[in-house]
Amino acid sequence: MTLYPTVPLRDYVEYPEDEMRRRASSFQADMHRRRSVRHFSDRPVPRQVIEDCVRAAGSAPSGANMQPWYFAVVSDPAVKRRIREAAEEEEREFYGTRAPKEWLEVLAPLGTDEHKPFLEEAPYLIVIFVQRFGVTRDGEKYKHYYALESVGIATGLLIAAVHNAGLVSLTHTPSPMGFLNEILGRPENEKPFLTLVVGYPAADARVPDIARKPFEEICAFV
Ligand code: IYR
Repeated sequence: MTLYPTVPLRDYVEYPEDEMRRRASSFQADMHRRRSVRHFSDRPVPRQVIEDCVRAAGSAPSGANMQPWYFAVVSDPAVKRRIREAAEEEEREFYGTRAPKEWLEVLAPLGTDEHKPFLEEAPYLIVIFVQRFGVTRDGEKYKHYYALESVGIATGLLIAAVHNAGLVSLTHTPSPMGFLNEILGRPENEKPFLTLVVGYPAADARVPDIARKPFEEICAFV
């Protein structure tokens, strides 16, 4: 075993306390403006912005630094159509027969159904894959530790980055999602984690009038 060489923590920035307070407060307020949006405009988004958001996601911490993620960014209308068709087929099954009654009951107030026009309307679909194991150059498999946790964190950063850029997103999870490997030509060690639909909101976009849990309910200083 050899240790990684170390370097000084050069890029760390400390803020004076008043600035620290301001930054923490304004960041949380800004994050609370984020909404999941289901009505997208087809207005184009600069590719560079999406690239930068994915770069931010790729900065996430990961188990043993294995970075077990892959982001397939789809903008080609023909590929988006194939994804929509395949997703809607799965969703028809889900809403029609597969979903347990209790699940459909909690989804009902959100008004979701098997129709997923946003998969074609939004300019970008970012399909996030989790690599449950890695593959060496000679084809040997090795385990990625905490792969799901790591990709969950990366996805959170991606959602925050998209919001920070002034765009909206929707986490979309057709189930099962195996068709995404086929359409996007991804290998078998990768499993679709979720699809992030990204773009501008439609001019008449509406969102459900729902609230976040109060702070006291989600946190205690113990
Ligand atoms: N994947 C389906 C169902 C769905 C499930 C949950 I949990 C949601 O919060 C929303 C939808 C769909 O995308 O419609």
